[in-house]
Parts: sequence; C-alpha cells; structure tokens
Amino acid sequence: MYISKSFVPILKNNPSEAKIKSHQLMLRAGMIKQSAAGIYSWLPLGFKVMKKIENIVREEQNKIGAQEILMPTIQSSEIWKESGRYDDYGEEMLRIKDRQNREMLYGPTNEELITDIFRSSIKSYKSLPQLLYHIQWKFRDELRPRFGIMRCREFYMKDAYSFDVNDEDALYSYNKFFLSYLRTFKRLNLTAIPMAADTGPIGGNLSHEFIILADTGESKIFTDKRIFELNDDESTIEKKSLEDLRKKYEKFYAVTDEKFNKNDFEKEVSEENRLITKGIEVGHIFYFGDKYSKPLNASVDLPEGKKSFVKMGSYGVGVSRLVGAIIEAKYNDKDEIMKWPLSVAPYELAIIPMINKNDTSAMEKANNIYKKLEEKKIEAIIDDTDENFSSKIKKFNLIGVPYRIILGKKSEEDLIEFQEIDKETKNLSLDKIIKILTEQKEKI
Ligand code: 5CA
Repeated sequence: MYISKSFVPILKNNPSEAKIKSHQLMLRAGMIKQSAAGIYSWLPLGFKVMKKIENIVREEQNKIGAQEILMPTIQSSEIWKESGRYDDYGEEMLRIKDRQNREMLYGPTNEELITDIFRSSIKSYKSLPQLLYHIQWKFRDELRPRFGIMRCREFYMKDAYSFDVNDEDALYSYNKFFLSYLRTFKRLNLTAIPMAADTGPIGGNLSHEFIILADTGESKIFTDKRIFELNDDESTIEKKSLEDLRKKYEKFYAVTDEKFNKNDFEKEVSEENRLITKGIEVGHIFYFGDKYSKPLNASVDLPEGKKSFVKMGSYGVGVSRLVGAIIEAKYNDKDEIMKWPLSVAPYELAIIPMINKNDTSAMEKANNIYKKLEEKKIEAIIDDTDENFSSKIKKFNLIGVPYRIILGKKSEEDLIEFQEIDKETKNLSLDKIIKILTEQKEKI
C-alpha cells in the first residue's frame, strides 16, 4: 500500500473538542470521523486496528469453547417486557417504532435476546454448558458521550453468555471467561486487572471489571499494588486451575469505587502497598444466576425428571473502546510518539524512501522490499509522498507504525536503516529485519 493512495486524512492541529490523548490522536491520524454526538465512522486506519483487536478477542473466546453467533442490532420490546427491563433500562435505551407501530429498540445489551434463543431449542441438562458470544454494535443513549470512542453512544462490543445447570458449573464458566480476559488483554499488550465491581443494570451479585491504569480513565480504583505482579502463565482451563487463578487474584484488595470500603482497605492493605488511582474499564463479567432465565422461563430437564431454570452469566469486552484504551496506555507524551503493539498495529512497518526526482532508485528499492515483506506476511506501507524527511517521521510517529525502514543516501548496498519507532536506528540486512519481525509476531 502506498500512503498517497490510502485514505488517511491527517489533521495538522488538535481538534478543540478532543480533551484526551486518544481522542485527539484518533482524529488527527484520521482513524475515525464523528458523524453525530457519540457516533463515529471508522476510517481505514482505525478500522484496521479495531478488526485486529476483534480477532484476538475472537480467538481467545474460541479457545475456551465459546461459539460465535450473530444477533441483530434491532430487538423487539416483547422480550424486554418479559424480563421487566423495558421500563427499568430508562432513557439510555433507544426506542424505535416500526411502520406497524410495533415497539422496537436498538440493543444496548443482549441478555433477553440470547435467553429467548436458548429457550427455543435447548431443553435438556445434557446440552449444557453452552457458551455463546457475538461481536456486534450496541447503542446506549449516554447522557454525556465523551472522550471520542471511549464513552460513545454507538460502540462495538463482544458480549458472551453462559448457560449452566447449577451454580457450581456456572462459576466454572465464569472462571473460564476470567482466564480468557486475562489472556486477551495480555495479547493486546495491556495489563488489565480484575476488580470487584457493581453490577448496575445487568444485575447479579458477582462481577469483575477488567481495568487498565490511565489518568484519563473514568473508573476510580482502590487496590493493593502487588496485584500487578500476578499473571496467568501457569493456568489451564481445568476447573481447579481456574479456581486457583481466581483465588490468587482475589487475595489482593482490588475494587472500583462503588465497592470501596475505607475500613477494609486500610485493614487489608499495608500503607506502602495502597494504590488509589484511575483506570479504563475494558471488560466486565457478571454472574446473575436465574435473573433472566426465571422470568423468561428458560429451563432444562434434570436427570431425575424435574425442571430447573438455567444459571447464566454475561461477559463483555469493549472492542471499540480498546482502540482508545491502547492509545491511552501506550502513547509516549514526552517524545510525542504513538507505538501500537505489533498485535494490533494498522501497519507493522513503514518504508520511507527519500524521494528524489532525478533518482528513482530509492523508490524502486522500496517496492522490492515491500514485495519481499509481503511474501513473509509482514504488513508494510510505503511513504511515496514528496514531503520532507522530518514531516514523514512526524507523520509515522502520529500513526504509530511500530517499525520503519528508511531508504536514504546512507543506505549501503545490503544494509538497510531499520528502526523500532522509539529506539535507535540500526543498519541491518533485510533478512535480519524479516527475522526480527517474524519472531516478534510469533510471540503474539
Ligand atoms: N451484557 C453485559 C456483558 S456482555 C454488558 O453489557 N456489560 S457492560 O455494560 O459492562 O459493557 C461491556 C463493555 O462495553 C464495558 O466493559 C466497556 O468496555 C464497553 N462499553 C460500555 N459502555 C460503553 C460506551 N458507552 N462506549 C464505549 N464502550 C462501552
């Protein structure tokens, strides 16, 4: 891909409406364009990043045995009336009437719809557990949409739902998602900490928000610092291993402000380990038993012939919010450099030839390198514009392509100037560059 042919409408200045880094950068780098308050179009760069995030989320859902489906964005009000949430959800729900004057709505979440799908075909405990998920647009008529795609009205979410025969099995399902989330965020190069949280309009009495630290985050958190040293490296999807993983995390105090209790915090966390800070909620998991299955009458036959309402949980990841969250976490303010994790970078490498009208050799070299990288499945973009060198570098610092090759006079025959965006340049052979990138990609 040549940058001159790509649709990347870069802005010179920070738009005044953008108050936080991710919003500024996404507008400036031409990743999104606002179409109405809290509603955005995704342009090629932003869309590429979001799709890569979506794929990682999908792979990690599949690994725990969740099955992908796709439910519509528009739902009928009937099922929401059955659950009792049609009135409870309030003004955040966008209500629509069709030409027959039927009450419809744009889904803010899918507990009712998935329960309706489940009850229409699953009748026996033998078919459980069922873990189903979809990745779909949601609409919530937020009172104050802000910070670009971080708190917007139309957003892209992965939402999963689990169905089990009893509490014990349901908690096993819950723990599978707990592990899956730790793995997902790690692949996005983020440290997301599970924190005990309120359940809000989804309901239930067990819930964790997955939060990454950021000064611009909207969640206030209170935690024991040592929780950041934990990981899931030793964990497997076996029941006992997952229980141990939950216990390991829950040993440390980590809550959002709705769950905060000053006495407990001070009793459980020694002064030097206390951390009170802000973060971004990138995922949220809930266990709510039969809150929906009971009113919607979703039950299964048990071995002894009785019926039982299924026990459910739901599990959300803010796929579009993650694009902004990664920027908040990775942007280097001091050097004004954005560096996308390789796993989600819009392009993996930029080829920057120093264009000279009388000498097209750098451009030819760029094309050859591009072809070789393409063969090795490395996604590159060539800057074929006639901008000066420092503008080109500034542009890529903004776009955040993590690696670059600079083809100038200095390039010797076989050695190429190669740079990881925030490190020193090195002269390396193309084979060596390919090796470095391929090895990095294998780790994702
Ligand atoms: N049904 C449950 C779980 S599937 C649910 O809807 N959970 S939620 O309300 O917590 O949303 C899941 C995730 O979506 C959140 O963790 C957050 O990352 C993202 N999200 C929620 N509201 C917004 C919003 N207004 N803008 C962008 N992302 C949002």
